[in-house]
Amino acid sequence: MKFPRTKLVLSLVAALFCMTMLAQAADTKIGFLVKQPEEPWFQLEWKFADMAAKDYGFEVIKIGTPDGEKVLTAMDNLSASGAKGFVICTPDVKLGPAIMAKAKANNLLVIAVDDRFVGPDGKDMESVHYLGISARKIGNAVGETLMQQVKARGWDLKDVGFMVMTFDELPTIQDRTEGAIEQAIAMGFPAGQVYKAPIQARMEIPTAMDAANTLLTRYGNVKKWIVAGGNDSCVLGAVRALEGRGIRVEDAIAVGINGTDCLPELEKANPTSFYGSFLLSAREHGYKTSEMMYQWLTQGKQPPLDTRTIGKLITRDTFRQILKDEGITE
Ligand code: FCA
Repeated sequence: MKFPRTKLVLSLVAALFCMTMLAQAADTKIGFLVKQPEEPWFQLEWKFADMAAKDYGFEVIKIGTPDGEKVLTAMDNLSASGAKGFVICTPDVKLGPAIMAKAKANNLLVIAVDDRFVGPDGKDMESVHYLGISARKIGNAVGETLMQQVKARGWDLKDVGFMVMTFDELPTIQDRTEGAIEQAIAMGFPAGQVYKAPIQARMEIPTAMDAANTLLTRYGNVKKWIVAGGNDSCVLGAVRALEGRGIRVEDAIAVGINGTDCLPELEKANPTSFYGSFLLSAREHGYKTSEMMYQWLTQGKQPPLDTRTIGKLITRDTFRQILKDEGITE
């Protein structure tokens, strides 16, 4: 049978196109820099970035960058290895201008994930491509969940203190905690019983625990507590501090954000006062940002400047099924 000539030419062109795409994909290297590589949240972002790399055939270079110096060194190393772009959750949002200046000099494209860069004027750097959470809305949902639990348990509001684990250096965290406070107040929580516990330095369980202990020393006469915070670690620190003060499990309700760093807590045989958490979409943050960078580098397709993701409540009763549905566990 004679193979039509045009078909043959078309097949050859198609094969050539595929080979070029594959060669290009294999050559494409994308950096993924995170501020706290030990946090399960960031490990999951990396896991999903790896998945995108596998699907598209590019290479992800994962680097933990807990401070500014490490970020700048990592950028040099990325350039040296032939990478042309990277995704970053910066250790300090104020590094934004320095990162962008160096990226320009090194010919690297940038997508900021989770923590949005802040310019010298203290405002968000809106010209830098960003993917993050709808922080205020998720904060509102935390406040709503806490108040629903207070009502379900029939607590008298006059006995309750609202401990808010704050970290105002980071706008996304400030939006989350302010969102929780505004919603609780809108649902009737007395504004005078909201107490902020500012976390010093990094957001980690021990630093959060210290901040909560300082607050509990001051308000030792409060009988019942509700707790919100910027992420799971902040809230878990408060839960540990409450336990240390002898507050009974049934006298405190704590709700986190991330839904990833609290899993050992939800798996404990006996419930603690950590009621649940808002599970964020690590898939969107890890897979989507890498995919966006890949398409930007290889097809010139610029990602949207501002993409926001949502959260979903997980509790001891629901977390296993939801994590499975979200593709986080098998
Ligand atoms: C910030 C927090 C992380 C995570 C992320 C989406 O970077 O530090 O724990 O909540 O936003």
